[in-house]
Amino acid sequence: MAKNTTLKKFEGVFPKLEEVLLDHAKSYNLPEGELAWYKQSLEANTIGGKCNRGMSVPDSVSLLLGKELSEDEYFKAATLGWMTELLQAFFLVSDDIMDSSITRRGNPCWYRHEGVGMIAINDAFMLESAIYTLLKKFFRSHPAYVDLMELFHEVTYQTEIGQLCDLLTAPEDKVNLDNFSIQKHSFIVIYKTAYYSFYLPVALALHMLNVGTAKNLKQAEDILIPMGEYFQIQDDYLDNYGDPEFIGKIGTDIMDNKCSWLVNQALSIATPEQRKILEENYGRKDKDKEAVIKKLFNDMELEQRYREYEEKVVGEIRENISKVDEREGLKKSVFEAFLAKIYKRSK
Ligand code: GPP
Ligand code: MG
Ligand code: MG
Ligand code: MG
Repeated sequence: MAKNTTLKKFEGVFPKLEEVLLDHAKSYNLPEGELAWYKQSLEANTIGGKCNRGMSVPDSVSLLLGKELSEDEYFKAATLGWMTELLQAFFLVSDDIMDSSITRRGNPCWYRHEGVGMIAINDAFMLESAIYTLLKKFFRSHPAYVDLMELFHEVTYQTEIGQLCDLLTAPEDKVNLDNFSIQKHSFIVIYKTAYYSFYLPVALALHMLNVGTAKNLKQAEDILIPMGEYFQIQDDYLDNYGDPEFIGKIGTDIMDNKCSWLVNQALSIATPEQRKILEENYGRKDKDKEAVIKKLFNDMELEQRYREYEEKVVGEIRENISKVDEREGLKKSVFEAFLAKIYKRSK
């Protein structure tokens, strides 16, 4: 039976891709200092994460084929996986600026590195460009080249409209809790997270094997979007309840006035007094007010509420998976593997 890839094996592919990207930049006569900068940005922003998204491409390809991958198959699948990691790097570098975040993966956010600042915006664009450089280099003659390219473009757009909604529902210093709703939250998380984190890796695997049929893609979407929604709700939960040392980032959602799962839950059960506390303390760049909200969330037992939500949603996802039609080459195990990686995660 096919074994899961390991982070070590997956990371082993990166140097080869980095070389391709640097050679590509050299072919434009990019001066040495700038080349070194690009190399540093690539390494600082692309490596060092959990690589769950990236590794799920080779894992999915292996499950779809029902065998261990040959060296060439692994390299191709891992290259697509690294392209999802580059997309993620592009998003995270940008998102940390927009969210005024402090740390990422246990280090200062890229824009907060010495001498980087707003150059990080251009670095983010270059991380995005790297996707298409690799796609052209390795998949130019693949029958699904155009599908793969359109998929990256569409998923990028979907993430951007999710991010837009995330940002516009969270204006700085203009707190209006009426802007929040569970429906709004659902739109935000499906678009800003679920498409690129869940649907993309499996759609890439299907296209790589030329089984990206309309039916398979639709079935994948119907299961992976709710799974991605659950994943981002975990992220919202961990923003407040996770251990910063362990998750590698310091939560900013309360001070950033985010339409997060927690505040929506709080609003749905708040007494008039509790709503007043929310109105006066949520979304302020003030540590003491943040502490008031954290205490309120504890008093409202949101942690317990989250556990109940988790059990319920995972039951529904499992039920969906059991109904997958495998006749066009899709496999239930692809989704089971994905779910197993995130169920009850604390990081
Ligand atoms: C996660 O939101 C969403 C993204 C990283 C997508 C960003 C999209 C762009 C178009 C830039 P988050 O802010 O909750 O993530 P984190 O908690 O990791 O900062
Ligand atoms: Mg963020
Ligand atoms: Mg954000
Ligand atoms: Mg978050």
